[in-house]
Amino acid sequence: MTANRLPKDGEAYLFENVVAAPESVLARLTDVVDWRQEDARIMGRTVALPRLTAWYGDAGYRYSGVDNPPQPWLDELLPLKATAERLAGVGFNSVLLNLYRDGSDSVAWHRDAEPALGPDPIIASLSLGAVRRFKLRHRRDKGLTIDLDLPPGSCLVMGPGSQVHWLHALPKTAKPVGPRLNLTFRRILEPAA
Ligand SMILES: O=C(O)CCC(=O)C(=O)O
Repeated sequence: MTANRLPKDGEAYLFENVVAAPESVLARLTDVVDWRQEDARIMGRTVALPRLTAWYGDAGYRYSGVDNPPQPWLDELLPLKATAERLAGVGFNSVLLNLYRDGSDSVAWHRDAEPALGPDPIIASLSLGAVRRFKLRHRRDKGLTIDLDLPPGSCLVMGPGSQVHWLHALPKTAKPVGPRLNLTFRRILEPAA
């Protein structure tokens, strides 16, 4: 068993080398996924998300004003879903994919706290491609941050408390980095569509 990376108020476990042949999975998913450039409504303004995204699963999902109607699972996603479920110990019915094309793509501080996910969701986040720094910050104790470099073929399971008491982000980097593909498996309790 791997150690809990959060010092208080939650659980996060990093499992390494859990995806076989991560380079070929990356190449295949980059090809077959229906990548979209979405705009988000943030504080009344429309901004292009600094990454490409896609949504698959049994249930639709809405976040930051972006509507994600359900798209049927691709065959390529099913073994990854099974791995995420085994490590997290829960069943998932949807996945949000993020493609960070280079170091200028990112995701801002947020938590996965949409009502459809329930009060204390468990999220399993698989990484492929370039290593990028993932940051967690305690919501009240703002000086408390955790940095995790997520290697290809790894799965970060964000467990109980992680979306209640912590924010997470993937900042831009000035280092020359190749593409990174991330899959966050989720369990939607109240489908949006
Ligand atoms: O790319 C990552 O590791 C994080 C993605 C993320 O935070 C999200 O999809 O909510």
